[in-house]
Amino acid sequence: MRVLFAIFAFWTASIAPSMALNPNFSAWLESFRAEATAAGVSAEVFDAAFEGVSVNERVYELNDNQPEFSRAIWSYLDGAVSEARITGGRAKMAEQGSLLSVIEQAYGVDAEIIVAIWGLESSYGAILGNYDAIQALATLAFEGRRTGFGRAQLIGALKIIQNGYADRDELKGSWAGAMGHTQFIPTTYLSYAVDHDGDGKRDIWNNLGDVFASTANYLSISGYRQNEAWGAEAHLPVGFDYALADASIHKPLVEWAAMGLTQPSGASLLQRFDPNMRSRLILPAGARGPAFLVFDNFGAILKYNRSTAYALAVGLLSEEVAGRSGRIATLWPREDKPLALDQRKALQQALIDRGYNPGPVDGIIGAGTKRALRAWQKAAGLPADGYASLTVLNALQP
Ligand SMILES: [Ca+2]
Repeated sequence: MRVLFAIFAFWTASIAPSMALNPNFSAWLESFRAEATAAGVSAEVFDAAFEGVSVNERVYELNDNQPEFSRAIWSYLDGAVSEARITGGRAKMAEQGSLLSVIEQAYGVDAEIIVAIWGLESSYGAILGNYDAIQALATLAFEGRRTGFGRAQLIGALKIIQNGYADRDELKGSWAGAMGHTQFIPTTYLSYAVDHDGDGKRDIWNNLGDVFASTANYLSISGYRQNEAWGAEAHLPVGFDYALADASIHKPLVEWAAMGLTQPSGASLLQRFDPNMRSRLILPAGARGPAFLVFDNFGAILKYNRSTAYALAVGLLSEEVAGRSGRIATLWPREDKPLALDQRKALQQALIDRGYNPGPVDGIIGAGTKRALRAWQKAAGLPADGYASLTVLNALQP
């Protein structure tokens, strides 16, 4: 029976992938319907929204290969802060200057940061994403490692429809359900989107005033402060303890300067920034790559997308868009190959086998994995930078 069913399922999937009905998905949809209606979504809105919706396998592939998490940071930044994106951003700053300056003043968010996010999220509106948000989110909610995210965003999307903010068919976006010029996920839309032009709609798909104001509002509520920098590249002194590059270690800038950190040119950081600026140190490619001191505005950008590579791209692109230099002085270790998902999992498992606690074996190199890695590096007499490289994986595996 089981074999026959599997053959049948394979046959239907290969004949007409988009029409294949997954019985597990139907059962899941039934239980999710109860969850959504309990959360206040009407049965009518739910049933109309899900008419003809099936799983989109492509979403799973993309979910496992998010460029800001799976590519080497230098390769991600090459694309994110490309000449074309810099030129495009400068043109948009000029073209939308008056609208941007009204919004900058209203929300206290620097125009170049809004433009940099716009550039990264949709190439200044050129690529809004054409995935059906309900289908994409239902796919994530059904199975995989982001079911909780998918369910919450799906209920958010249904509420957008139910409240009349957008029609069912207008909910288009990325494979992960992020929508409009600056790619808001549904719950972000519900909490932070703004109707700037006062036409009664919070139109993040077509109205640039609504787009910029919504983005600025989100950043402002996330703690962004105008005229404070996002961060800067720093030069580390010889013999520096790399373990200080830890997400939990914040110090006033003056303390980092006292430890010997400078601008890449050797000039004092205090010439450029307020000595009291709360800062933490990041080494996105470990001890062999560039170091950055990042401030609270960097944290606000991370609320937009929890990827260091992304926040760094926003910061560097914003400098260029504003006519300053976003060039990094220190070279990236470009010969390093980034670890694939199974290698990242193997690294986490190897740490567990050696008695360290990196958290779940999920292939995501987060704060827990970095901390465990640093503890092992320290014990092994290696630079404790917490950077997951092939060299480290080979050293960890017996
Ligand atoms: Ca509007």
